[in-house]
Amino acid sequence: MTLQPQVKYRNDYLPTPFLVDRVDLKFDIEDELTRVSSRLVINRNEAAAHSADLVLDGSARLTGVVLDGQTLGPDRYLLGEDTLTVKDVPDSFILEIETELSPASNTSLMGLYASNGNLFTQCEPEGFRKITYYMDRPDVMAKFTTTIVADKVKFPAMLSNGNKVGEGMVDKKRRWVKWVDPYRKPSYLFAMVAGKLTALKDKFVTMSGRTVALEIWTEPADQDKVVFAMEAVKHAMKWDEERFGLEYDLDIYMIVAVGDFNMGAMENKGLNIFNTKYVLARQETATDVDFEGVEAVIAHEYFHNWTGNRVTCRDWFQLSLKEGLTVFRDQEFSADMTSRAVKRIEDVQGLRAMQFPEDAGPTAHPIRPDSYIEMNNFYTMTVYEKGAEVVRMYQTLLGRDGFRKGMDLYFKRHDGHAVTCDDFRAAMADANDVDLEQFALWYSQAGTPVLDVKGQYDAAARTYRLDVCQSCSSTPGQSDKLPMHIPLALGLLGSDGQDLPLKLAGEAEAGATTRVLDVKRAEESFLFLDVPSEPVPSLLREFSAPVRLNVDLTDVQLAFLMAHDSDAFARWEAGQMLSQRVLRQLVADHQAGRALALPAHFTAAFAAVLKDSLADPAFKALMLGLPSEGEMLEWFDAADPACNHLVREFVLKQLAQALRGEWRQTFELNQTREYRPEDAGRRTLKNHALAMLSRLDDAWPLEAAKSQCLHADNMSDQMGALLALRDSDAAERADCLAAFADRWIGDPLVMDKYFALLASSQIPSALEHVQSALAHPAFSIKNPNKVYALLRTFGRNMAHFHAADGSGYRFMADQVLAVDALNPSVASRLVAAFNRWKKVEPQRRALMKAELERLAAAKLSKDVFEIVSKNLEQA
Ligand code: B3K
Ligand code: ZN
Repeated sequence: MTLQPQVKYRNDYLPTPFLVDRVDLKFDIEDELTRVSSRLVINRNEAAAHSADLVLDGSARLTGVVLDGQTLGPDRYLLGEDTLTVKDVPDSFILEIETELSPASNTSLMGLYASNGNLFTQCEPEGFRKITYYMDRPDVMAKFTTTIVADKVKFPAMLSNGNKVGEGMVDKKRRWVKWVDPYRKPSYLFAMVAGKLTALKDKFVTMSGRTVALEIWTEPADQDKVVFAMEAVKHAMKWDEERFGLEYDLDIYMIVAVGDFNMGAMENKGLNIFNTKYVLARQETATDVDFEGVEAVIAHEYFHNWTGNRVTCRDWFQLSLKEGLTVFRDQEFSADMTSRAVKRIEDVQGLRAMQFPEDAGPTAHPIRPDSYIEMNNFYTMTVYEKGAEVVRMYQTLLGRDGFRKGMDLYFKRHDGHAVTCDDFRAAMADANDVDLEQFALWYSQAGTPVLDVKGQYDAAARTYRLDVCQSCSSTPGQSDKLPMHIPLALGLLGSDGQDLPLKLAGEAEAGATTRVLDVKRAEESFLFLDVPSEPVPSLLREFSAPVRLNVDLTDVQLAFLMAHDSDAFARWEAGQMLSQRVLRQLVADHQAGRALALPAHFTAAFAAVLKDSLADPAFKALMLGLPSEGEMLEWFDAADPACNHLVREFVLKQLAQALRGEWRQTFELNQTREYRPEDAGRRTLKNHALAMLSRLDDAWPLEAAKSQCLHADNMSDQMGALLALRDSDAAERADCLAAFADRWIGDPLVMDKYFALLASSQIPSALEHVQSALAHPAFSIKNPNKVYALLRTFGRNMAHFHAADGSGYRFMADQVLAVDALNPSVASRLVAAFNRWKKVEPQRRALMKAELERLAAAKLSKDVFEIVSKNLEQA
């Protein structure tokens, strides 16, 4: 990269000098070429500074510009690399623009592109400018119509936003269809699809009695895999009416599945476009986790219709306004559809594994960033998942009803507008008459806050004092952090394991057994009265804030919480703390050359969980899981991934051996005869037990896994078996993998699982297998799902990506370059594997840095450039 790409700053926001009232688009689709005509009704924006010229964003091949009926010569406009400036325009005018696109050669999958011969668009955040010239920013909201003209046989489906208002034949072969979207929207919500697709059709009657047509479009061969997605749509529609009073607003709601897609899905108005991964699901090809993913993403995109589309973002720095809120909404929906406790723990696991490292690394940013080079780089775990935690904290502070009041006011004030995160916070504050000034820091400060908590019991006074101290490490560009407003939910357990009613100093009576404390200062103390004996504190119940918690509890107290805490999250968390303590100690032992030995109390705690016959199996499986190797990397300043791996494997093997009988019993007791969706938890627990047993030197678990793999009637059990075999050097592994690939070669989504199994394996030859998979007939470097399955998974394979000889790093850097030449947004997600280079021990650190420097010297997209340069800036 010779030219330094331009940095955009949040504080530079200015309204546009012009606004667009109407956009009439026409797509004329031919074999190699698509011609796009756009007719814009433009008016001067009285609220903005005057400008004689109109500047539009765009990079498509321009074939014509007409202003108020007059074709403009090149003297009247200036075509830059990514702008079109029309000189000296009147106050109100009609601008007609013609462009020509070659969708088949668009490998970026942004703008208009082809996938398996069909055409799709992806516009968020800045793809519309690859289609035509426009003020391509979210605060320009216009009414759109779309006319599509194409061969009726090659493109029987012709879809766009809004309601279909007409269709007909242009000549014998070519058909036209016209769509009108009555709602104003920004260009990023535009969508057009044309292709050989068919639909499953259904309907939904809204709470006010309107009938909405529902359609899920796929390639014909996939129509047998959309029944579950259709049910999910209806559940989501109903849930949003009941929980938030929000109703769908068009006559038709369409979902289209496409196999080539950069992310999960896209909430285009009335026409959501989905990665097949989040639509297609039936028991033979999708795991229980896949089903949950489909339900969650379907809900997420549907919920965007209000949080994102009806009320949108003023500028891209406000992305969390729609994403954090919509993730929170989909999390709540999933909690209501499945198990609230399990869902919460899974979400926290994801946050810790992916967002905490991001927040501690070179690309750390607040949920509302201050600057970016490439907006696509900011669809991050921080904006989405930490953003959702921030929204959740409003609900924790205000209660469900208070939160709902805030939401109602937000829609009342801002429906049809493009607004900011501050507007959302103001609605929450005003609707509840509370002060949320300090809470604003959650939007501006990056980094994970740390809470250090100490408890002290005074037997004579019968009081319990909690001393809470908050801090936050510096992050790039932010060294001094201010104390935040942190809701700390807690309970106190009496010696019988029951919750004590809590009475804070100054209160007359004891009340609830869970309280939310407002932690606002750097150091704060809370005094509880009438505490009969020394309690065990249960802190951060339901994970009430996205913080790291340090608390001085003994191993015995942690085991007590694991057994008794009434809050499921806190029970699980106590187990995680205990595991962390053991793993850290063993890492220290190993590094000091001491022999490794697993403490007996740890095995006993696991045994107690395994023997608990009352617990929900899905929860039990979570209780039996250790923190991941990725998480372990974060615990040390000069982490040794090999040592972490060895220690974690040691613990797993010891637990497998010591509790061999219990694991076996768990495996047997949770067998399910025929497939029922509601047995998901039992399948998870059974397969967890199988994976543990396969660590033993016994032959039967491998045989059992092989038999399960070959005979299971559902994908969860096939994958469960393959995961149990994945790291084994026994013949069963190779046999089963080969049989699996043979059986599923024609199913791209299942082949993604196959590639992910190769890339996550711990066997010594894992990298070789990944390298040869690049040439597998089912692999394509142009397909994002394949790249994520094989290459991103490999980047998370702690043992092999971090191989001591640097082979993993070299391989990954080569792949980043190969992908970057085709699809910068996907490449940029791969290169993130290097983000923790400063965390690892010096030898690997040097190897990683050398690869980053090699990348920096190459010709890079601005996407990858931004990530690589942020990594090297911290050197
Ligand atoms: N809003 C889209 C994400 C677009 C990402 C562009 N790189 C999907 C979602 O969050 O629902
Ligand atoms: Zn979203």
